[in-house]
Amino acid sequence: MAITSNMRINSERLWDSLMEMAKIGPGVAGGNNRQTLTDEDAQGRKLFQGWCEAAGLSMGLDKMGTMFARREGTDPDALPVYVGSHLDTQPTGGKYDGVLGVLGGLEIIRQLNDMNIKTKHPIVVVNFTNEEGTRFAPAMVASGVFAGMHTLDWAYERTDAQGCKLGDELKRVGYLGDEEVGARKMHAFFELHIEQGPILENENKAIGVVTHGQGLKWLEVTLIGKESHTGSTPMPMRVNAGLGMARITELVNEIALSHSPNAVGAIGHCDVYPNSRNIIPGKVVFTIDFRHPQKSVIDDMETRLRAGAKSIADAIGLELSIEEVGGFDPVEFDENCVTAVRSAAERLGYSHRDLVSGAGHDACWINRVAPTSMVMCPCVDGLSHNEAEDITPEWAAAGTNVLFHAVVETAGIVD
Ligand code: HGY
Ligand code: MN
Ligand code: MN
Repeated sequence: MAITSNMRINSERLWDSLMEMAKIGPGVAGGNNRQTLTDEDAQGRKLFQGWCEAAGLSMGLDKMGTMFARREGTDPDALPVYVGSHLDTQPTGGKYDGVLGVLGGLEIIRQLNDMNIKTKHPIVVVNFTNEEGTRFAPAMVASGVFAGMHTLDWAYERTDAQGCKLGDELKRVGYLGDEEVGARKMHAFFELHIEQGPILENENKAIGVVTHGQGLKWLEVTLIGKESHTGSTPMPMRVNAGLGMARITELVNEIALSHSPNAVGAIGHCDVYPNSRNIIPGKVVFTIDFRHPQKSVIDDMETRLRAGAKSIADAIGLELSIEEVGGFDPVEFDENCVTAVRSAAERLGYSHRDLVSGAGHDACWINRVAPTSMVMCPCVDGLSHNEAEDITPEWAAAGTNVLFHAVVETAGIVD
């Protein structure tokens, strides 16, 4: 039996599940604050697990807390097709970033059950721990351990702003599993995600066929100056760490613009010490986020940043240290998996275009250990990592239908 264009998911059920999940860890402006390994994340995981068990799936949990929900295939020895993303959110996140990919995977299972369709390969829905990298840097840490990019011990030592360690929090919320991370072998991995950019909406395309993911580099900068009175310290005597951060912020912007149109650069996190209105900052710690589709350009941006930051620090008399706290090279997704996504969009009659992912995703790491590709749907005004993040039920359904066809075609329908 071949998959046909009239085979589609239940879009109302998908939308209801998205809205139900959105009630957990509500933000203050209509989005979500369900940061990784918080009590809210644990509640979201519990809801997801209950749904999976109700759909007849068997649950697995690895030592990074990544959740696996398995639907058996007719060939138990065949490697499973994995599908999923992440349920953790930014502190002022939206309802769909990551969540659409996990619940879209679950909807595929529910629809296969409804249609009583069997597949040769098992299908496993995945919720990766700590994709966002906000509470615990870096981003995509669990999929990074799964792909062998980080060790488990290093990941357990990641510490949040309150001094909590990732490994301890896994225990505290009850999601420290016993499976070895990365022991599971995959036939393929597919991730559905909102675009988090404006291209699909601007071009009125329903589907992004993701061929590549741009590379990323996170550099944490520490500047040490001298705390002193903002009123009585003469300007020439100041060693102002805040001034250094301001000048380096401008430098980051200049470097990114020098590689227009594809390079991006910004500083999203900064801590100022002692952060008092009438004390000149003696210390600042901030993180630079550089991204580009080519590794050589990312390397050039880092080189120029390091040189420029040193000149800025020397001119003010600041101590400077720069540490890489996250990064991955640009990604080229698997050709067969990309073709499965593209032919699914064509079969279903959806407008589509090839796309390079601007954001990082778990798929970017999993692509190193299994054939992988992504499906993207538009989001309103390209906005994400903002509580106003929004999509339409039609976009969610189109993305999940394409995911459905790509996953089931790869898993092989058995008559
Ligand atoms: O940073 C990223 O690109 C992802 O949203 N964690
Ligand atoms: Mn995401
Ligand atoms: Mn995100």
